[in-house]
Amino acid sequence: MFTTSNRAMLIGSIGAGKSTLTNALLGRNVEAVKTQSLHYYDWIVDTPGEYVENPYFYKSIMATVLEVTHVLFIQDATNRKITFPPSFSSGMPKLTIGVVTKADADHADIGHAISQLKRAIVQGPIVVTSSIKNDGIEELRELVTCSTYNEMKEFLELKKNSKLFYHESLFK
Ligand SMILES: Nc1nc2c(ncn2[C@@H]2O[C@H](COP(=O)(O)OP(=O)(O)OP(=O)(O)O)[C@@H](O)[C@H]2O)c(=O)[nH]1
Ligand SMILES: [Mg+2]
Repeated sequence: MFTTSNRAMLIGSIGAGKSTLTNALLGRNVEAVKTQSLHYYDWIVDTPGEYVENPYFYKSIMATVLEVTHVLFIQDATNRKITFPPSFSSGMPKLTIGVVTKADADHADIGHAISQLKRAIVQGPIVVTSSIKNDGIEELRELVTCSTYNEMKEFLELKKNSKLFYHESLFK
C-alpha cells in the first residue's frame, strides 16, 4: 500500500473531479458524491468546489493549507470558466502542483486548462490526468512524496513524459 507522511489538499471548481481523483489516488473503487465539507482521507484533504468558487471561503482554504505539505490545483479540461484568481498560489507557503483532470473527455481542451493553471500557480509541476483511465495518477502520488520543488523537478526530469512538466513563472 502507498504511504507518505506528506499531505495533499485538493482545490478546484465544483465538479472538477477532485473527489474522483481522490478515489483514484487512494485506489478506492467507489463513485464520488458531491462534497459538502472538508474530507480527510488518509494523506488527502478533499474540499468542496464552493471553497474556490466563493471568495467567502478563501479563509477556509488558507486555514486548511497550514495542515498540508502540498496543494493540488485542480483544473477541469472540459470547463472553460476561470476558477482561480491570478497567482492564487502565491499566498500559500506550501508546495503547489497543477492538475488537469478529465483529459479523456470528448470536449477536453488540455492546452486551455494548462494555461489556466499557469496563471494560478507561481511554480510547480503540471500533470495531465484522467481518473477514469488512471492516467497520471501514479506520477501524482510520486510527486506528493517529494518534499521540495527541486525533488519534484528531478522526478520530472527522470520521467520525461509529455503529460508531466515543470512550470516556473518569470515573475516569482
Ligand atoms: N470523463 C471524465 N469524467 C470525470 C473524471 N473525473 C471526474 N469525472 C466526472 O466529473 C463529475 C464530478 O466529479 P467529482 O469528483 O464529484 O467532482 P468534485 O470536484 O469532487 O466536485 P465537488 O465535490 O462538487 O466540488 C462526475 O460526474 C465524475 O464522473 C475523469 O477523469 N474523466
Ligand atoms: Mg467532491
